[in-house]
Amino acid sequence: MTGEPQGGETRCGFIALIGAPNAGKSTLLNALVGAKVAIVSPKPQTTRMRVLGLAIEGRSQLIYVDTPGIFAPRRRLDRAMVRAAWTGAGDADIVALLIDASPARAGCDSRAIIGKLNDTGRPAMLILNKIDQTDHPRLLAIAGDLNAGFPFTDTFMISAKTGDGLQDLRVAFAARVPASPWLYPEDQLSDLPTRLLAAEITREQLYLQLGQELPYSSTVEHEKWEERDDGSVLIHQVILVERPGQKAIVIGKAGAKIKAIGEAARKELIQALDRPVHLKLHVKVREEWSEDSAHYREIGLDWRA
Ligand SMILES: Nc1nc2c(ncn2[C@@H]2O[C@H](COP(=O)(O)OP(=O)(O)OP(=O)(O)O)[C@@H](O)[C@H]2O)c(=O)[nH]1
Ligand SMILES: [Mg+2]
Repeated sequence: MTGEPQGGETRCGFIALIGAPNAGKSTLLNALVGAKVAIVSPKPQTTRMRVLGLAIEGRSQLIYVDTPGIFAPRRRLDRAMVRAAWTGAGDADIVALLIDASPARAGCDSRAIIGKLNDTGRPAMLILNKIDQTDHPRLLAIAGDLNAGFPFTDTFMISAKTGDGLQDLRVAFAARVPASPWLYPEDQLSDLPTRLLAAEITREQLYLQLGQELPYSSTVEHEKWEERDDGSVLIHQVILVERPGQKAIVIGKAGAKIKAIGEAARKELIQALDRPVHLKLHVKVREEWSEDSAHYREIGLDWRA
């Protein structure tokens, strides 16, 4: 049972949020869903896989698709991430291009994306994000510039962080997804299995607590889930890095860094799972983890991209 309303037409569809790294796609997904289903950090290329976030608006079930940022890929992992983003767009009923409109960025890294959107011939909406950090004349200039390069169906101006403009966006999505039965149970928020969500929450801490390069050379894998008699859960995860020097940094002086990462992740996990959580982290050097096809399979990426 999906719990959809009786008597009258229902709607349901996929809305892909695409854009350059750091545009705020995952922040927007969480805001639209009203819960944390995707991880967020100030560093670009945080999201590595497609994540669905679900919300109901009136008689419409909105299935938002968070995607990795689109950039010029160098490594296999980059290529797989960018492929996942375009696949997300290709499978969706609505494509929404999110642009970081803050002065630091001003949408300059989205030209290649717009070029490719033109090639696909798919309609798309334009969403200018981070309006809390910019002024109106600047927003109008960016909107004019981008609309000259692609026939966007509409332009929305929002702040995923403050929530400004989100209700108009929800209403527009709800009206435009196709007539369809609901595809997911009404109370489901995401398609991410709990073990993957838990690994993502720890990976978010790697982005937040480690220096510039290390997050990109590391990942988190789920190992074991132990139910305890007192109702708590013990989660075992491994942080994979590529070199012994990186392992030393993740562990930190007298284990201080890994302790801080574990404590912050555990707090988030308690919130996300709504139950007591123990988290056991260890760090392993696996030089070739980013070439390992099993890792790609686990998070739904195409190793051959
Ligand atoms: N000021 C402001 N910051 C925002 C807004 N939306 C997102 N951010 C910040 O922008 C940064 C990137 O946000 P993410 O949601 O991780 O961006 P993303 O597009 O998912 O990035 P990737 O996963 O790397 O592609 C974070 O520091 C967010 O807090 C906004 O509306 N205003
Ligand atoms: Mg993201």
